Amino acid sequence: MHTFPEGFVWGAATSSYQIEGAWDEDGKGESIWDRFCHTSGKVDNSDTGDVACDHYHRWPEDVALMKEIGLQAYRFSISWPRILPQGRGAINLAGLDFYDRLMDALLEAGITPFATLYHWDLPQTLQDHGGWPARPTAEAFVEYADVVSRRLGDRVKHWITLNEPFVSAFLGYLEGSHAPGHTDLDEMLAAAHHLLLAHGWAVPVIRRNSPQARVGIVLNLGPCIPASPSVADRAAAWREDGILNRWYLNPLAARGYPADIVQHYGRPMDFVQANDLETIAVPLDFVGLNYYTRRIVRSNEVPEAKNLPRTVFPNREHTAMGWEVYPEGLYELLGRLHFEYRFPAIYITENGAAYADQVGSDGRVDDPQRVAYFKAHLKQAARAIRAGVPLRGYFAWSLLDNFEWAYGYSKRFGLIYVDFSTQQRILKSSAHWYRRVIAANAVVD
Ligand code: IFM
Repeated sequence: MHTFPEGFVWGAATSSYQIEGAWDEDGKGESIWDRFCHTSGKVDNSDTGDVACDHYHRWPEDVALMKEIGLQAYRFSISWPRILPQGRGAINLAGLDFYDRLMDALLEAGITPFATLYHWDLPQTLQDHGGWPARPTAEAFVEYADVVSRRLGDRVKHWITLNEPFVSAFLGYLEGSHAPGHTDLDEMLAAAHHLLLAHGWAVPVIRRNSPQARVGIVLNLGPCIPASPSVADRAAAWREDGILNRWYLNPLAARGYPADIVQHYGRPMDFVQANDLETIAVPLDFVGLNYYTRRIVRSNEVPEAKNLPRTVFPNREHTAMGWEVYPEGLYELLGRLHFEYRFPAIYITENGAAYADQVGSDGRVDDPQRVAYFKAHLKQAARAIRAGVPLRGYFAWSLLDNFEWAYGYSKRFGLIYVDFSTQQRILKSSAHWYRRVIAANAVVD
């Protein structure tokens, strides 16, 4: 039995583009994900978030389902183009009204809202003016943060500026697998910097508008493990750690960009202006960790490793994303965030697994692998708390099966199964199991 401290927060998470649908309703502007999905060849099966889980219309039912699971908190994101269709300037009141109603319903149901301001759906107009590689996008974000926190700040007391800036910058501007689909190293570096700058500028604005609010940022982190003990593989793993983890952790923790990775990229970094690094290092109330798996890293040049084993790891289970199930990585990262980076509080803002769930002949969806995944990770979370990590809560990814970005609807992460042709929702066995965990504030072996 792994018992959690009193007051530990149990929740589930979603994001606007992945569940809302209503992509052009009630005055909403186009986002980069609308544009990306409407461009052929970008997303598997040509899926789009046009309808997604139709949460924009079905939110009362979804809040009722959250209540049925016993969720104490709900992490969701706000769609920037629903609020400011052109990115800045004219406000779409209907968009604000939507979140306003949702907040009231959550609070009425006894569920604490955790609002994320940016989970990748940038207004297309801002992309047309340069997107995240352009500094004015960071200024526009502050305007947006101001508008939203002024309207919701009396009820939302937990704010997250950005979700996974690594993914926005790296997949969106270097790898090209996410919107806006660019492949340019300089754009990626400038985008990453302006995302962090936008975060740093927005934090005091949110605090001003939302007294007693706790403000943080969410990072996707992963342990980067060398595939062999060779010097080359170890160096490659440390470099990967710099690209994925330290590039974001270090500036947020007032350590600036990691020098080894600045050298590795070998680019001018002339977008960094005076005081930017101080802005980015604004003290946070918490950091959110999104954890799924680790990375095993091999160097391309390993002559000295000829006689060393090339893989030191046994075969392990993988999820439908092809991601290795490695619960110990959660313990390692939680320890690192606390003992190495000294963040004052930590939430696990996402953790979960995709599996090929199916509705059985009895109408039930049985997902024992997901239960095992959650269980193993929660045990590591409890272990980290025992070791002294100030872990305050856990959000399962995801509340609902939803639009999994470039994979479309082919990957199911939900506690709740969604039939995308009828929009019928079915609580999976993992949701029933999670309800028992929440009620007991403990995971039973
Ligand atoms: O679905 C995503 C989410 O939007 C961000 N974190 C990872 C999840 C699974 O890929």
